[in-house]
Amino acid sequence: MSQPQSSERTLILVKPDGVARGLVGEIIGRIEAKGYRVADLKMMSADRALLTRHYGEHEGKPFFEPLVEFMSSGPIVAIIAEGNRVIEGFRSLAGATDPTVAAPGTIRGDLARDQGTKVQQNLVHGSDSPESAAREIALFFGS
Ligand code: IDP
Ligand code: MG
Repeated sequence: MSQPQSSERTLILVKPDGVARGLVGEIIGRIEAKGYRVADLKMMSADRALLTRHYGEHEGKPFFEPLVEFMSSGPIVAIIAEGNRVIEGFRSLAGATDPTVAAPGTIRGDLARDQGTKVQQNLVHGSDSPESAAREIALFFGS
């Protein structure tokens, strides 16, 4: 028998649109149905300082200010999910950044659409690499 692969962790955020629309359960359900484990979870408000660190790579881009405004406009749910290749796997479950073109079957493709705002209200965030995951988990959970 092959050795079990070491597990991986990612940071997932249900954004304010997901919480406001009552989609927390649906989104967690998809994470769990895929076979990933919810290792930690909390509802919280993200302030500008935290979001500026979280989205540091986007500072200076035209959508940065609307993004910070949107992400601090209401409660979010922060989740640590765990499983083999969960970083790549959750990005795949989430779908493309632009919800209009995100494939049906994905969270964004099934449940979100263009709202005509300056920022894509696309329900979820997922870390994009092991480095981002470690950094973002530390930011949101301090571990
Ligand atoms: P990702 O969430 O799919 O990783 P990123 O490029 O990291 O996408 O962008 C972070 C977030 O900023 C997106 O999820 C979306 O909410 C918003 N965003 C990204 N690109 C644009 C854009 O071109 N217009 C408006 N909003 C954008
Ligand atoms: Mg990203």
